[in-house]
Amino acid sequence: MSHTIKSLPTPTTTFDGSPLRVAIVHARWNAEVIDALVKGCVEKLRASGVKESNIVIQSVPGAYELPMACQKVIAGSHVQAASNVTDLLGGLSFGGGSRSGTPAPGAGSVASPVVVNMPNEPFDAVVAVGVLIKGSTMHFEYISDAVSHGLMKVQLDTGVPVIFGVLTALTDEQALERSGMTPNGHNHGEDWGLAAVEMGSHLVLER
Ligand code: DLZ
Repeated sequence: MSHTIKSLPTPTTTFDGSPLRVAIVHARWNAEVIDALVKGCVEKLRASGVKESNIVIQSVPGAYELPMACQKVIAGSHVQAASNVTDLLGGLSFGGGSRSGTPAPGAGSVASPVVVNMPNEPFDAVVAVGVLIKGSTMHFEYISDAVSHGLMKVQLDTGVPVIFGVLTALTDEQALERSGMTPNGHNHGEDWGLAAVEMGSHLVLER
């Protein structure tokens, strides 16, 4: 990748994620790239101090479903059993479980984030992760537009920050580069994790 001025500067303030509860809602389309982005996001959440038990992961079929799913997650509804997240994330071993800390059968290691049955505790931030790759029709434009407006509406309507973790790539290569899967690429999922902690911290201070 050639030099670019386009990046998120290293923050001057460090935000403490330890009191935060964060949901990641991800699409399953373009799973390889999604996998890398979700991993990058989780790594930064962990590094910022967000507790394993307070990271909740849910999945939906495609990016078009993200706004509705985020709205439901914020409202405390269960979106989808995340057994397939285990497959997506391989070594990270996410799985179904309860907030009590006892993973459900089939859940991943207890050291991993646990997918919960949505207790009534509020989320401080939600990260919506999707990967749209342009094809030969107008599909890409319509979905990109609908999803970006939908996610903005959800955060303004609910007051809960919804981080825009949707890649709108013109090519496969762009998607791979922006998920850190090329030698000089950068994993934008990491930035989204940091953005969730920063925005969530503001929300916690307001409560
Ligand atoms: C149908 C479709 C296509 C063609 N491409 C993508 C994509 O690149 N990324 C993505 O997340 N989803 C895609 N989808 C699925 C739609 O988002 C949605 O799941 C279906 O249209 C059903 O509403």
